[in-house]
Amino acid sequence: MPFNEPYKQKQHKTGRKHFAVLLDPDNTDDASCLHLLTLSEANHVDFFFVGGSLITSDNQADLIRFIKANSNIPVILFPSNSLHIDKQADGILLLSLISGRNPEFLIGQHVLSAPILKASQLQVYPTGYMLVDTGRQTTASYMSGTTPIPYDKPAIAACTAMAGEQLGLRYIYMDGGSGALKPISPEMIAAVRNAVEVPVIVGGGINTAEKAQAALEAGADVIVVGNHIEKNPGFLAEVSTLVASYNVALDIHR
Ligand code: 1GP
Repeated sequence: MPFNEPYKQKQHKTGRKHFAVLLDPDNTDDASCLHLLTLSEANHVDFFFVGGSLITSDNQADLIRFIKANSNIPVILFPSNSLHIDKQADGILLLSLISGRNPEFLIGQHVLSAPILKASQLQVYPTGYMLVDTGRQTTASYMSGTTPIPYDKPAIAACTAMAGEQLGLRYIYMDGGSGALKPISPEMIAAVRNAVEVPVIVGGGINTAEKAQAALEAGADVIVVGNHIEKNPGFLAEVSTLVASYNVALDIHR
């Protein structure tokens, strides 16, 4: 499992697929969250990612407390800055925004976070975070003051991911932005998958089973779905079934 085993070189290219549900603290209430948690448990969701590029409420701590009280699925922070560290979680994606050139999100926030993380029990997942232009400016791109990777430039994405891996980052997260008009292209996912050995996480705009399947087939190790599950919780079971079918096929061929 990419999120509970130490990284091993060359282990992941044919590894199991995983499914992460993104929970946005701004868009959850207890009743709908409880419904999602129940569905997630029943459908073997691997992780909850909690966070977002801009959190306008003060709900994150309550949300994590609520998840921990009602589910055993690991909670991984998906922070936009050092203010979003919460020791109640199980782990944190320590995101280095390698698609951008803003030092604040390449190292600045990390320096602020370092002593807090060091003193915590949080599992730290060093992650090369790559924003991809999917057709309109996203909150993440605006808030970080960075230019995303052009949609039709898989070579830029591949070289960026390679550089991240060579710098020691242990995961690559390709993100088209929450509610993206279209997901990241399979060509770009495949280019990144072929360029690195570390697990590749893909999210943004996955709102049909076909789009989820395309990302998995192109080589995504973890797919992240947020927006569409908030609107249509039944989508959770669809994605989960797809991910499970990949893992069954993998087991059969072993
Ligand atoms: C966004 O990758 C996540 O950061 C998930 O995107 O909300 O569009 O599923 P969606």
